[in-house]
Amino acid sequence: MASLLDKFKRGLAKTKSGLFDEIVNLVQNQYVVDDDFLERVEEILIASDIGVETSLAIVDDLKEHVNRAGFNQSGELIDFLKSRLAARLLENTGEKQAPHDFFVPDVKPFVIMVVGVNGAGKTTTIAKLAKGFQTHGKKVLLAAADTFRAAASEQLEIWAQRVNAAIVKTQHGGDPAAIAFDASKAALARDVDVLIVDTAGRLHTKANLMEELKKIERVLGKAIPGSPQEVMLILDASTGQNAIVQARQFKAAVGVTSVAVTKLDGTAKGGMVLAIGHELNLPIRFVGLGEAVDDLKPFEAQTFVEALFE
Ligand SMILES: Nc1nc2c(ncn2[C@@H]2O[C@H](COP(=O)(O)OP(=O)(O)OP(=O)(O)O)[C@@H](O)[C@H]2O)c(=O)[nH]1
Ligand SMILES: [Mg+2]
Repeated sequence: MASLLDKFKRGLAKTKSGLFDEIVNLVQNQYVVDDDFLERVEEILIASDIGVETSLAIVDDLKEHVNRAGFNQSGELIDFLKSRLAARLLENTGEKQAPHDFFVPDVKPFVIMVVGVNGAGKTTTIAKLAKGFQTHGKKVLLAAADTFRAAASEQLEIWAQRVNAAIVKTQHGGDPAAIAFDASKAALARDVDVLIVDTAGRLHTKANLMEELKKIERVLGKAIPGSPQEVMLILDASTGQNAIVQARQFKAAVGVTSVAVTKLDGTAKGGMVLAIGHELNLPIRFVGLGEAVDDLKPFEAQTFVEALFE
């Protein structure tokens, strides 16, 4: 079986060629670390969806290290950069799980409300999560609380059948909060370990969507006190810095507790993962490295950075 590092490497190939290879090239072509060199590194980082704020902070780290350690050979820079990026990611994403572990909840029923803009990968990620939890011996129930888009429940239902998970749904146009409530009651009655609630990504206005999500969150808490234990925000890596803007809006509306970053495999914008850590300070639980049900991997800061440079 391919290691997590191999999978990260394959998934991050485009990000790597877009950004980190440029840094490696720069290092190979310019041997001496001077102001010009650091400026060029800063430009490369900023152009790579890491975000201005995060890039500046990283270059400040570099400058400080150059002054303190007095090193002037660019070759030394890569190792320092790697270790700083990994340390920053670890610090900011508050990685909770032990390396290589699929996150397994300890409360029962554990309710995960999944939010994000349309097309971000919510429904697909829910199917992948369901499969992962089942593999760890957990009984999973899905709630189709996206009643806005006509085909949304059917889509979740197809996935539910594929991964063999139970689902609570209603017809198109039903009240999403009512489904969330019914699903919570069903989770208690059926001795379910993990309830995963799918939500809409698109409503007439963003304000409507946020109000609907708040209502679902409230209703879940009434049906099962303390729930949702997790509000997982799904961010599409290929939207780069826009994902950070969206994340702020979701964070302001509902109590987002974690992030899953999807579609890292198809984009050169994987640097945005560093901005999530630096600018949002939310744990990244999972990354999506492909469309198949087994392509959701636990996020590991060290492995992520490793894969970008190897
Ligand atoms: N390559 C790749 N594709 C992904 C990944 N995750 C999701 N997708 C694809 O992204 C598309 C949208 O995924 P959905 O799960 O339907 O997104 P959604 O957020 O539920 O969308 P709405 O229901 O419209 O709000 C699908 O074609 C998925 O196969 C990933 O990690 N990698
Ligand atoms: Mg969906």
